[in-house]
Amino acid sequence: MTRVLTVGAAQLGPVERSEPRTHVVERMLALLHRAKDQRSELVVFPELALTTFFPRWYMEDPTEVDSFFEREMPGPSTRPLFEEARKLGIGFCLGYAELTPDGHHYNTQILVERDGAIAGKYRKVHLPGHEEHEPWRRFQHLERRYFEPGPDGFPVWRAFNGIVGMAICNDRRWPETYRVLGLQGVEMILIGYNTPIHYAPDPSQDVLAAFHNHLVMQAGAYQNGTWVVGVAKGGNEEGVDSLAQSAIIAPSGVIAAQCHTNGDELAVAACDLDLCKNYKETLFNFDRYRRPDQYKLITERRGAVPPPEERS
Ligand code: CDT
Repeated sequence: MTRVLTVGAAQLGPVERSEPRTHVVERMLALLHRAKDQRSELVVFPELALTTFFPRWYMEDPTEVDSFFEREMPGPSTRPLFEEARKLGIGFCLGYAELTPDGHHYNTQILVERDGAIAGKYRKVHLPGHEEHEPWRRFQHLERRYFEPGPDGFPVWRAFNGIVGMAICNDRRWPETYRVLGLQGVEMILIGYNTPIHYAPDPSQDVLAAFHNHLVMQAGAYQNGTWVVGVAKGGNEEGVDSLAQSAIIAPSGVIAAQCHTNGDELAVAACDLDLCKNYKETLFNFDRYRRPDQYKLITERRGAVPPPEERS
């Protein structure tokens, strides 16, 4: 029996700060219906899909900050998404800001099965940006102020007839993310992202933003023999240009489907999960070829420590 999973990368265009969640959900429902028309079984939405990318704003009032967070999932504005997806028999992956009952703030993504049940929850591990207001920047990137790092690592779930993992935006730049998932046999990694094209600490990287986006996801797919689905909230959001180029990447590292606009758009691919074996059982047969005893620094050391300079 083949294990072909048809997946829709449901890219969103900009979400303005004033746009109500109910309206964003309407946009998502339109993408869900398009996905159904194209026989998708799983639809992937971006990171922090329900609101504008609020870490660009410096806020001191905790009530204002919390207004961007979801206290329940599904909640009043997201219930229609759960109900419609269940009716259509489509699963989905959704990124949102999570406020837990005991007051923790996470950048979270959930995997919802075709019956509407939440099959998995992932909380972002790698939080980029800064903690304090930095007025010299054209816009802020205050994820490290508003979120706590996810404490649960990178789990995988048996779902959609395969082994599914999740990661969020900046996680995709770190090879450790893919390898930890790869070591659990992952066959599809779902990644939502919001990536401003301008990188204030080193603007020379701006022109390479699109290249780096695909580079890291294609490498992660190939080196771990897994499908990767990367989905953007792109376009000009409140004056900040964000990368689009959502893509579905095969275990070969080749892009199977890609979005071509900066707006709401669906890219669909029929993903044969058995293709993962071509890589997992050959060149990247981990059990045969990996040398974990030689990689100890990866878990023992956080920052780079160059050797001492030789005295002349
Ligand atoms: N959302 C997110 O993680 N964005 C980062 C932006 C670069 S760091 C300021 C990313 O890695 O795409």
